[in-house]
Amino acid sequence: MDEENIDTERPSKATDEPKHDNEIRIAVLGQDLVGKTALIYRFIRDKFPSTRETTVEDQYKKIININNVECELEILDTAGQDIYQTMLESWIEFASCFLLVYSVDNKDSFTQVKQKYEKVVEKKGKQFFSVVIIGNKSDLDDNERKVKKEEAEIYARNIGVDVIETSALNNINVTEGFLKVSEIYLNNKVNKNEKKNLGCPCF
Ligand SMILES: Nc1nc2c(ncn2[C@@H]2O[C@H](COP(=O)(O)OP(=O)(O)OP(=O)(O)O)[C@@H](O)[C@H]2O)c(=O)[nH]1
Ligand SMILES: [Mg+2]
Repeated sequence: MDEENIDTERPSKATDEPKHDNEIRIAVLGQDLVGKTALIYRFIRDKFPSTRETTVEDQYKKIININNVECELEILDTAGQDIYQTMLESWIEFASCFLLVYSVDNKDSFTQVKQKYEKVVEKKGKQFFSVVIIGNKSDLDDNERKVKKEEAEIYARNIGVDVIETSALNNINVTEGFLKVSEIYLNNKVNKNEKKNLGCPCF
């Protein structure tokens, strides 16, 4: 592994500052060891973590510009371990955007993405939410791969969401995943505001 690319510090935690006008809450969900924390760390610090800790729940902030609009991303890192899944409903409640992460070398983690998607749909009801499916560890050799890209694409197409293969290790498509899920959310918000300003009776 490239030594310069490793950082021992954790990303800074979110604080109790006033709410930003364009706050976008993203929950990163998925089985343990799929690389949720590594993806967040890569996105926020552009580094790959040198050590690994099992996550219970952590929250991070990042300000970014999406289509020339300043947005504050509130990113919720969640636990993948089964014993913490009692917290799943509160994570879903917290967020409007979801990155559902599996690891390309773990079929079971892909099954869990499907289950988590069902749970999000059930819990969110009629509220708007955006989802992007992330197939992490795309850097692994083909002989380690257990989930074909096409299989994930077919599932994603059927439910009408995007799927992106990423590597937190090699910094492939990580920012794209966070931006995509935020953009979908922001576009929906802008559309709603435009309809509101036009006096649409549904608002
Ligand atoms: N090859 C490869 N390994 C990765 C990648 N991302 C993470 N890993 C490794 O996968 C393991 C798990 O990474 P974590 O980020 O801790 O996984 P997690 O999903 O946050 O796990 P929990 O917090 O227990 O739910 C670590 O050993 C990472 O180094 C990647 O893109 N490629
Ligand atoms: Mg973690």
